[in-house]
Amino acid sequence: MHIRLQRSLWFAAWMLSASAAAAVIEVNVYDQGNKPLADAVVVLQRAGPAKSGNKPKRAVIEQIDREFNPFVSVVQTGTTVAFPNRDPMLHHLFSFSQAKTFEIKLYRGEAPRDLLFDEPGVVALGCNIHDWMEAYVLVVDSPYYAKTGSQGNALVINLPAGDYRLWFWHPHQKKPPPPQTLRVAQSDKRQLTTRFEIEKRPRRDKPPLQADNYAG
Ligand SMILES: [Cu+2]
Repeated sequence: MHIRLQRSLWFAAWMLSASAAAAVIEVNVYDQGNKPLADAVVVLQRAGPAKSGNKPKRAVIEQIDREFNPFVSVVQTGTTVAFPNRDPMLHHLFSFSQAKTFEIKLYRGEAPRDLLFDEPGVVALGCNIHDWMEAYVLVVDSPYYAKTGSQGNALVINLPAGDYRLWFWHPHQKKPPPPQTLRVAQSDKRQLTTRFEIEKRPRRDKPPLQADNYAG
């Protein structure tokens, strides 16, 4: 009992010191009109391949109210993704993207299987029934990333000291901001600002719900 307590105290102290030493980077992202930009992804990539031995991760992309949620996901290579359909009607998922080509035919509730995303790249999701449904998975070879919320800021935490390439992505980008190289010191706390040029009206409107949307 005593040894176990000591060990857990030691672990807590180690966790504290580890998080104190790790750097934090906040990126504030705007569009060309200086409005905070949501769903922009910030990725910090160390030279060389990502460290292996990371725990496998799992992400969830729902279909709800005839939309995908979230609209943008960013996952590390090796992540499995579940695609539950929370709607009363059927959806029919597909992707033609090179990083992950697949189809999950007409279903409701849990999808028959989770899918493994093991190749870096952009995966654009669609639904065969509802052509306005749109979502993206950015698969990255790094555990250090964040996505902006409605305030346009993304926080990358637990960053070990080192040299990184910092790059940006948004599904509706006309032009992403140029990537940067960044030397991160221990306990660094940094704030950066960057700007995207994005498409003006990129999304299709969702039509009102009709009785026959429930068919099938
Ligand atoms: Cu659908």
